[in-house]
Amino acid sequence: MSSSNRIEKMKNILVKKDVDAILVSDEKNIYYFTEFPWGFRLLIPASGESILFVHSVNYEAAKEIAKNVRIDLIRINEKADVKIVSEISKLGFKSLGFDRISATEYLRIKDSLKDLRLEALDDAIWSLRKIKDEGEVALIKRAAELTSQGMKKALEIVRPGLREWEVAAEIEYEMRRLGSSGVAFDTIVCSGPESAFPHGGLGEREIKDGDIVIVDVGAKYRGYCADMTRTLIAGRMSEKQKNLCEIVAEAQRLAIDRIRAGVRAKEVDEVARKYIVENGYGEYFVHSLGHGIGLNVHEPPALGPMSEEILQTGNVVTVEPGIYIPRFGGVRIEDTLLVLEDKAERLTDERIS
Ligand SMILES: [Mn+2]
Repeated sequence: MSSSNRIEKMKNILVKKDVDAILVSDEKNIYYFTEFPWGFRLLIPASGESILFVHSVNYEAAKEIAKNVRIDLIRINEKADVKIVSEISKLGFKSLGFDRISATEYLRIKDSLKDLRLEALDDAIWSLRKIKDEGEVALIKRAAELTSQGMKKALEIVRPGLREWEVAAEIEYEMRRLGSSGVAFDTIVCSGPESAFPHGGLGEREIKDGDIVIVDVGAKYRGYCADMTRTLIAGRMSEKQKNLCEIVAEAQRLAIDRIRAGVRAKEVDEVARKYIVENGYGEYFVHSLGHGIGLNVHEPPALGPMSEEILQTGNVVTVEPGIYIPRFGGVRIEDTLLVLEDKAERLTDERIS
């Protein structure tokens, strides 16, 4: 599987929807189709050659790296939007799809090309992106391995007396040292009462004996993200802390057991949520169970009560139940998983706990 297949699939969608071309603006979408990270705009017609517009600063790199496209240089003394509009007009399209675009640019195109029918096709691109091909799965697996290594480091070093930022620094250094191209999001290390904030506190607190510590980490590899959370106790563990950890771990296990192609995403959320509700902590599970992950840390399909998605083979999702008790602390356990025909394959390392 390769990015040229992705362009072919996009063309099939254009034909099916009777749209002449799509102008892709989102950098990650452009990367998805061309494997080039700094494209400015990508024009994919329903038939014929795709055009990647790049600025001078990225021209040489594009010639070397970009796949499946003809490269069109936007010179320093040229206006990008004028050039793109004239290209669209020259090709004689009657209709044009978009992914995401600024209101200003949208209106400019609408005004310059009055007869052009405009269509929002963001969802069409997501319908492709949410099913990962073999190449993408390999990159996410690598990101997940690096993430697990970072987490392993965290579990080794967390102890009373360390600042949260020191733990975050060691995790990120470890992942980088092993080949990660960066972090998928700012590493979360939050301890004590602040662990009750799902997105963390300021990250400056000194870890104290008996603290809950939530560590939420994601490495990035060639643009692809992974996501993993573990909750540990610095020093002695109280009965209540132990009980919360067990409930969350069981909720995660039940949800993961439910995952396979054909299952409703909201049903997976429901399995975990029901278990947490039965144990009396329903009101403290304040977010969705999980999210799709790929070039974006958060992308479709969502695993939440409102999700309309049905899981498909090739989806990559997180499962991350949590319980957050204000002024006491929180517990969250998260892994990144690949949806298969009859089960979920864990990509982050479950042995690290
Ligand atoms: Mn997550």
